[in-house]
Amino acid sequence: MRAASRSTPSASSASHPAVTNGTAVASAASSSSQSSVATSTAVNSAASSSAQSSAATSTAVNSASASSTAVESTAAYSTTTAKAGIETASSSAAAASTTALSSQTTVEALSSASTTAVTSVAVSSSATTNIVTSTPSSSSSIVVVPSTSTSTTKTKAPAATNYPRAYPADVVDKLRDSSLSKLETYAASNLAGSCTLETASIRREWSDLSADERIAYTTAIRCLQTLPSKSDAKEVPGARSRFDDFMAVHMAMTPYIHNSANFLAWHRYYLFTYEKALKEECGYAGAHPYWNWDRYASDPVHSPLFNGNATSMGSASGCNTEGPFADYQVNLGPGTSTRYNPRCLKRAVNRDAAQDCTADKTYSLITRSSSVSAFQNTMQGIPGVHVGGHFTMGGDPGGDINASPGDPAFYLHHAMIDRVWWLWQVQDLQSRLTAVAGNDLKTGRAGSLKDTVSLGMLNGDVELSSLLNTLGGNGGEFCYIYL
Ligand SMILES: [Cu+2]
Repeated sequence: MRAASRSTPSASSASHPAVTNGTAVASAASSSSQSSVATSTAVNSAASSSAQSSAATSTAVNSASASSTAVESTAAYSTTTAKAGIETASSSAAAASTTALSSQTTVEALSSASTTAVTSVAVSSSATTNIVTSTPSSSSSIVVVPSTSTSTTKTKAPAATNYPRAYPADVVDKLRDSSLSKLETYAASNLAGSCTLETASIRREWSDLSADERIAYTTAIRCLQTLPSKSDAKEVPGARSRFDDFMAVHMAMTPYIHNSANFLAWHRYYLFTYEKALKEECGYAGAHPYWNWDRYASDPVHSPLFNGNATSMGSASGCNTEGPFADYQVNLGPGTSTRYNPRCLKRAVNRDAAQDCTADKTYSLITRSSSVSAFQNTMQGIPGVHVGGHFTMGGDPGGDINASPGDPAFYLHHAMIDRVWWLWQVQDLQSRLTAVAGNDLKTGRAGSLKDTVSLGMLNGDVELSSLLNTLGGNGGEFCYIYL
C-alpha cells in the first residue's frame, strides 16, 4: 500500500511552457519557410512538498523535490510542413516516491489502496436504481442513487444520476446535463438506425471510472503495446507494436490534420479506431474514457491521472517508472523519425499549461463560438485548450506535435477535445452536424463535407461528412455520447 500524503508543490514558475512551446508549435504548423525556432523553458515543478497527512494510514513522505525540468522545443522545417521535436530532460525524479490523495476525491482515495475493491454497477435506464458499492480494506459503504430515468423510449438519454461523478459538476458538465434535452429532441425525429440514445455507449471521465475499470483500460493498452506491428517495415522500421502503428500514422499525417478542415473529424475517427483496436484486439469492454482538464488543473502532478498509482497513467515527471506503463518504452520519434529509437516515456506535467484549459475557458469556447471556424480556431489557438492539454503532459513524446500519441495519455486528452466538439455540436445539432470550415491541407483547397479522411493503414478511408455525428456516423459504427 502506498504512502499517502497531500503535498503542495510550488505553483509559481517564471515562464509559461504552454505559450512558449505552443508558439514554437504554432509557427511550425503555419510556416513553410526554411527557418528554425528554438525555445527553452525551465519548468519548476514540485519544488517543495509539505506533507500533510490526509489519511489515517498515511505516512508523510517528504519528497523535498527540487525537480527542475527543462523543456526544449525545436522546430525544423521541411518543404511544406513542420516537424517539432521536444526533448525533455529532468534533473530529478523525486516525485516518484510521493503519492498525494486529493481530499475531495473519494473514488481516488478508495482506489489508491491496493487492497481496495471498487465495484461499480451501472444499471441500464430501464432499471430504476444504480448501486455503487465501494469496499475499502477496513470499511464498506453502499450508495444507492435513485434514477430519474424510467423511460423505455429509444430517444431518452440516460439520466446523469445513472453515472455519479467523482467530482462536483463544473460549468461544462452542467452545460452537458442541461443540453441533453436537445439531444433527445434531435433523436426523436432523426435517429432511425440501430444507434439510439439508449444503445449509445457513454464515454466517462477518468476519475468517474472505478479502479477496476481504469485498470481494464490500461491493461488493454499494454496489450496493444505488445501485439506485433502491422506497419510497412520499410516505411516505419522502428514500429514494434500495434500501439506504435497509431503513433506512426499520426506522425506521418501531422502536417495535414492540424489547423485544417479535418482536424476535429480526423482525430475523432483516429480515437474511435484506437478504441476499436482496444476492444477487438485486446478485449477491452468499456467505452473510451476522457480527461476533464479542469478537475486536475490546480494540481495535475498529484492528480489521479499522473500520481503514479496503479490506477493512474503513470509518473508526472521525468522517466515514467510507476503505474501500468512502467516498463513501456517509446520506440518512434522524436518528431517524424521512424527509426527504432527505444527510450523511456518522459513527462513534464505542470500546472501552468493546465490553466489554459479550465472549465471557464472551455465553457467560453463552447458557448461563444458561433461558427465551426471560430470554434476550431479558438480551440487550436495559442493559448487554447488543445495545446494547453498537450503541454499539461509535456515531455517526450507527449509534448511533441508529431509523436505525441506515443504517450498513452494523449488519447484521454483527445477524448476531451472530442467531447468539447460534441457538446458544441449538441447546442445546435441541425446546423452543426454538417458544419465544416478551414482548408484541406493536402489539396490547398477549402475543405468540404466530401473530403476524404484517411487513417492510412489503421482504418478505411471515409468521407468527412460521415464523421460529424457520434450517433450513427461512420456508417453506423459511431454510437456514443459523453457524460
Ligand atoms: Cu493530432
